[in-house]
Order: sequence, then structure tokens, then C-alpha cells
Amino acid sequence: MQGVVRKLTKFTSHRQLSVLGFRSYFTDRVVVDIGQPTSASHPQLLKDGELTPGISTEEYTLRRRKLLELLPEKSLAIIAAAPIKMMTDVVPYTFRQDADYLYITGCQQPGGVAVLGHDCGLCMFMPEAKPYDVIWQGQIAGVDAALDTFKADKAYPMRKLHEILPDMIRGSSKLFHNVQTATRAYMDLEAFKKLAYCNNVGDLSVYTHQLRWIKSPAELKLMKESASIACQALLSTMLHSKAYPFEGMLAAKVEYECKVRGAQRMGFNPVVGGGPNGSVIHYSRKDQTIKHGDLVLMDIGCELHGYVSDLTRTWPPSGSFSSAQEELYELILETNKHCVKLCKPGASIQQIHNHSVEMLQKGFKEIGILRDGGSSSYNKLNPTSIGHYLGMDIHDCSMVSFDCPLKPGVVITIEPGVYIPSSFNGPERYRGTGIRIEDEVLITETGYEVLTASIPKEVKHIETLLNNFCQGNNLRATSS
Ligand SMILES: [Mn+2]
Repeated sequence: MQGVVRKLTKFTSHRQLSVLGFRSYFTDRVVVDIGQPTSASHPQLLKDGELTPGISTEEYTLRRRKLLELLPEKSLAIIAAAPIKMMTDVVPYTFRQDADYLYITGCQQPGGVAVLGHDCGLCMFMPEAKPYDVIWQGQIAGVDAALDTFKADKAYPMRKLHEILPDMIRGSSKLFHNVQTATRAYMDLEAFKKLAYCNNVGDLSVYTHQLRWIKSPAELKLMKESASIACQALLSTMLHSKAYPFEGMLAAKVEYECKVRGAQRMGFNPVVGGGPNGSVIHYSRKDQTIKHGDLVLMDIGCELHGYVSDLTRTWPPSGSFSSAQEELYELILETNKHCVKLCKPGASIQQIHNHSVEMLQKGFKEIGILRDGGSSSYNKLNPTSIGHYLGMDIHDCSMVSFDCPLKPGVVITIEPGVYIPSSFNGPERYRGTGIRIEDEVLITETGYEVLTASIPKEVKHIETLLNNFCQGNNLRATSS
């Protein structure tokens, strides 16, 4: 556990550090690597007092206190970290921490189990760093980090779990656990099985999703930054699309633009569908050329320090919408704008969805792509919900009903669309078209704030941008 220090502390003198403006603790003690950024090891990412970038240690403590207030008397919460998923024998997929585990502990590594109870407070069972693993994977957070950094009340190595956890379970009348990451490390314990047999084990996400649903000011700052990165990245990709109309290249471009702005990863596999591929809602192949005159639909989002963004724009890389494309686009745009205006405390996603269906049904009929009023015909053109909650997960807080009246601090998406496959039995001019316009909307005390407002969605704005975009080396040729 010892010996892993930043080279900086070894080779730089006190005087040099002061000159460079480093904070004094760099000079006073060795900076220990706990396997994830801290304000000491990564001052460029975290301020003093933050446990993860943008979120203070106090906020994590407050989250646990609020969760305990929600949990019934004599109950215990067990939350395992996300498991590592393997691509091949020794090659893992990129690790992503489970949102509940991260929300409660701030710990970004796999292999641990956190227990929260009225009597024990936060008890963390931590993986142990084996010398061989440290050589290959680097340092990890162990029992010391659990106590010092994550502020656990108690911490033990994972190998002690089967000795310590059964007594904690036996002292509780009800258990709640994170079903998403449930692991045999605790589910195989006799004490756990006994409570499960008596129906005294429930899903913890009923409570964690209630808390995560309403974002704190610090969380909203990260949500806004994440949205802003996604907007800048998509705008840059939109401009690039005229010269490089290839689905795969646009996906690579947007990912690069997000990561170069500080995002750790994409929030999901970007959807980049040219022409008829845009009518496949979660199209993921991205192996086609976008034909001249076709639209491209891009649904993208990134993750910034645990908080994701999600937005969609549809545009013609050639620089002009055809009249059929514009007719459909204007209907979706009007629906998007109308639904955004409905966002306010007290409204619900379900209500806004119902409005969007009414509006789209009417519009589809006027255009002539919907003949009867039946919901199955409508669902063929748009089977999606108008939106979802957004936060640490893309489909955030799934335990909170879409009927729930919205409150200030909740973030939702508004994403009306129309999906017309090439095989569509209707007017030919609309066949093979997919359009979605998605914005992120924060519910405020007085109404709403669109977090993705910086990227254009009006036809004229998009066309002007694309046709007057200048790469910088051919000013005369492109700015007419
Ligand atoms: Mn979405």
C-alpha cells in the first residue's frame, strides 16, 4: 500500500512548488494514490473539500443522512459496487460505477460492498490490493481510504464480510439492497436468505431514486456543464458533417469533441443515422455514407463526473432541407417547443407526453401519413415516450413514475420524433425519414430552463450555419 507517490513530490523542492503556485500540502506530506482522483492528487479536477469533482464530502454525508431518514426503523441497506464486465478472458470493458453506489459513497472502483444502517452508519467492505494486481492495474482504495477519504464509520476488507455482515443482518428486521448490482458475496449468506425467505428484502432503488430525482445545486452545475459539453461537441460535429458525411466519422468526431472538453465517456453509444437509418430509434451500426440530400439524426450525450447529458438534433449535411423534410421537421420542432413550455412544477412527463401525442397525431393526419386515429398506427410512426428523467443515468430514477408531479431540481428530456421506414405504406416523399429533436429541461421554481439551448434547432439557423461555415483556409469560397 505504501510507496506509490507522485514523482512530483519526490523530485520537486518546497521552493520550486511555491514558485509554481502549488498548494502547501503538496510540500508537507506524501500524496497517496487511492485509485481515484482526490483534491490532493488531482487539484486540477477537485477543489479542497470535494470527494468527487464538483461534489463535496459534506454532500455525500447529507445524502446518507437523507437515505437513512427514508429507510424504515431497524432496516439495513446493502449496496454493492458495479461488477467488472469482461470483453474477453483478461480484457474488461470500460468500468462504470453503479450510480447508487457512487451517489452514496463517492467511491469509483469495483469490488466493494457498502452497508448503511441507523446503528452502524456507513460501513464499507473494501477490496484488498494484492501486490500483483497493483503492478498490473495500479493502486486501489482499501480500508484506509474508506475511513479517511470516503468517511466511512467502519471499514473492513472484503474477506471479513462473511464474518461481520451476518450479525448486522440479524440485528435488522428488513433489508434493502441494490438489485442492479446484487452479488453472491452477501446474497449467499444464510442471514440474507432467511430474510429473503420471509419477504423482508426489498429494492433499495425505491429510496435512492427518490433522492437522486431532485438535483442539488452542485449536481445541477455538473448537469449544466455536461449539457454544455454535449452541445458544443454536437455543434462542432454538425459543421463538420458537410465535408465528412459518414455516420462512423460523425460518431468519432462527437466522441472526440466531448472527451477533449473533459467528459470521461459518452453517456451511451451515439446514434448517428443517415437517411432511412434515422428512422431506427436506437440505430447503432453507423456504417453508412450519408447520401446528398438526406437528413442525419444524431442522439448523443456524454458523462461528466457521473452526470450525463442527452440531446438530439436532425439536419441535412448538404445544407438545405427538402420541402418534405422541412414539413416533417417543423411539426416535430413545434411539438418540441410546445412541450418544453409545458414543463413546470406540478406537470408530469405523462401529461406532457399526452399533449405531444395529440399534437403529433393531428399533424401526422394533416400531412397525410396517419389515416386512422388508432394508437397502433400512431405508434408505428412514433413508439417513444416524450421524455425521461435525466441525471446520473440516462434513463434516470426509473422507480419514479412518469405520473409523478415534477418538482424544481428535476431534469427531464423532451424528445418528440417521427420514424418513417423506407417500407412505409404512405406518401413516397416522406419514406425513409427519421427526425427527433431532443432537449434537456430543468424544472425551476417558476417553470423551466432549457439546458441544451445553445445548439440551434430552427431550420433557418441550421441552414445558415451549415452554408456559411468556414474552415478558415478558404474564406472567399465558403462565405458568400
Ligand atoms: Mn433521451
